[in-house]
Amino acid sequence: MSNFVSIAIENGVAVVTIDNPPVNALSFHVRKPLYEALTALRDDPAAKAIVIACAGRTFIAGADITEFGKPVEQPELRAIIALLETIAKPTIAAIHGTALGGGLELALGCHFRVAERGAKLGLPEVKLGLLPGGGGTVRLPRLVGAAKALGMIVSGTPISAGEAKAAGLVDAVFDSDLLAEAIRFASEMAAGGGPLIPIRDRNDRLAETDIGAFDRQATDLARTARGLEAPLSCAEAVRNAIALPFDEALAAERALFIKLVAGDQSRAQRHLFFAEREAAKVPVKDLQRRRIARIGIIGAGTMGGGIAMAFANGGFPVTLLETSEEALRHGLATIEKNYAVSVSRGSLTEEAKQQRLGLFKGSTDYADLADCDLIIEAVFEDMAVKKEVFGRLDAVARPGAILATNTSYLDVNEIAASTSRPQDVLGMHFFSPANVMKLLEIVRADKTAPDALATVTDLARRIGKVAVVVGVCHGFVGNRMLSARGAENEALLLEGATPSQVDKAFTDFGWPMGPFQMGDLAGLDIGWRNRKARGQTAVIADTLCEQGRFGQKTGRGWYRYEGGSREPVADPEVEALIRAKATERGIAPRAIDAEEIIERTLYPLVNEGAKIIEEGIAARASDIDVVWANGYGFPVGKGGPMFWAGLEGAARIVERLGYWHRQTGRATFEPAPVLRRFAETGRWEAL
Ligand code: 3H9
Repeated sequence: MSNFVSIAIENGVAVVTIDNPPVNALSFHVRKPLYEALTALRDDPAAKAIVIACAGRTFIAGADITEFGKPVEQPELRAIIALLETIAKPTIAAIHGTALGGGLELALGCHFRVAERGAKLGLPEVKLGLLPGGGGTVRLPRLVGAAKALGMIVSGTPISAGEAKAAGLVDAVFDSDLLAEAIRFASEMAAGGGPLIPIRDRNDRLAETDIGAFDRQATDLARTARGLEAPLSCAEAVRNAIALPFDEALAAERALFIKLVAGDQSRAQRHLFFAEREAAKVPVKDLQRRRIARIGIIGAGTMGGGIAMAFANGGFPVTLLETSEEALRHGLATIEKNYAVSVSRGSLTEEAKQQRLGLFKGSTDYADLADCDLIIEAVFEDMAVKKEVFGRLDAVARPGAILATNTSYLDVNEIAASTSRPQDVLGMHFFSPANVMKLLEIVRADKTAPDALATVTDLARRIGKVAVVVGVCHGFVGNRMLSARGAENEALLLEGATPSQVDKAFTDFGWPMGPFQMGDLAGLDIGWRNRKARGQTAVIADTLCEQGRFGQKTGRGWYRYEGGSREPVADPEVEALIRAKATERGIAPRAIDAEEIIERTLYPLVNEGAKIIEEGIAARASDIDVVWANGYGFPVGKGGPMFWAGLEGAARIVERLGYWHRQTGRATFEPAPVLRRFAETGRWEAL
């Protein structure tokens, strides 16, 4: 009946098939024919039951996100679900792939849901700064109970078909032939003639709710929301589902949805959703990818081990190379221990652990890397050492193998030049712990071949990383901007701020922690060693390190950590040290407020991002946002530094940077031409 929705009636069962590639989103061009199809089938005596199924790789993955922010075209999803609930014959959603957001809400409008074993079901709207707006917050608790529904809606994490069956969300799970099984199921339901009760009228599970426990669960979740409105609205909506009659709760959910969808936080999170997908695209079309079967990793330390785990988790066999048997044993033992922790936490089965460990082959001989298709170096951050490693790799790697360095700062062109095959060399900058952190900066050197770059970009996706291609410069995108963000930290302290005050300004902004807490967590000795290597100093941090205050690991750093706790406690000794250093320099303390802290740390961050665009180190401003949201904890509700610059007002940023430039004369504050232009045009573009 339309290109997007078709009907077939067989043996009294009508199958409505939605076909809207790639993910069967509920765009207007789907909603209209779907509404018409369901209206026709409701009144068609030839249809004794109705199955809703999808063509392609997945069931409906949600509302069409590109339509948000535009006028809503009728029929809305809610009208389709309301229509479904008036149908007095069995309605069944046949779910394969993912039933997400509006897709699951549509399925909740059916009497029954059946799923393929591999299917996943969830309400991920919170990840877009939203709450389910098609009745999900009101219907899901009626099926699975309020506590389970709250957990699913606030986390946004989909559950497996098996878990959904156990929770009462699906009625049957099939190993194969989903459609045939769904039709059989539908015939049985039609023949059974049992009562067909729409979910809206099922209240038993709600009546079981322990309201005190629910409120405690909601309060705990709210505490971790870090300024995000959506998780709080999700909790409020589920609370309404318990406390209010169905239609009132539904109306309240709608009101919350409308407010969130128009807000900056959801705009920011939707921006990140599309930015992540855009960043992964390689502009050259029809590029043949290289075959990647086995991965080689040089260095079994924290970084190398984590990278090796990331690949083993993605199913790749890994050859792990170390300089000595002892280092190798230690590295492999750490990997085994990490997997054992996952097993003890229940996030990995013993069988999966054994299977992953079976993918590792240890070696101390470079010749064993000869059968690897991608070899990643994760050795000490020192140019001479790296060049030596690449020289040896050049001698053993097979022709066409991709050679990658995990350097965080060093010049990938120089490393590539130490081989006879610079076209095969690039950077793969993983973030620690590499088996957990999603971000991967892929560094394109001057001579990197486009197919090598495209191969690694695809591979990143296969191991669940969010990849961003960046150019060569000191620190690439993330660490280069991090230096710009941190340049004023000590100056702020010398002028009168305290570490806790600076950190609070950051957490109030939405960061998971501030720069001083972060330093203590990472270990202050790391920065100290880097500074010494580059002949740089930091007045206060260097003194702390000289006193053996390396942060959490020594119980003292910018803060004190008492009795092995990770909770930072302000330390009067550090504050006295800061005042003493200020006095030595003749700086009188003054009151510094949160606004100044943000201006002097985050405005230079944006300014450095503008320079990165100017120099072509990042292809798009949104790539920078992806780096910061996935690798550095930039609050997702603000969309990343470059998106946030628009929210904050670029003209204001330029004006305040100019002010601080005049005050301090420091180059980090000199507004970049690209930033000035953004302030005029509202578009980030290289000049
Ligand atoms: C919602 O439902 C609100 C309702 O409660 C209330 C309504 C009133 N819309 O990720 P992929 C595009 S909110 C539009 O690379 P995968 C995506 O941009 C929604 N486009 O594939 C990409 O385009 P391109 C709740 C969408 O296999 C292409 O599809 N649902 C949508 O790795 C392929 O995507 C969600 O939040 C969409 N809903 O992963 C689910 N989804 O090729 C969001 C995808 O041009 N989607 N696209 O770059 C996902 O999580 C993943 O896409 C999914 C597939 C897991 C489905």
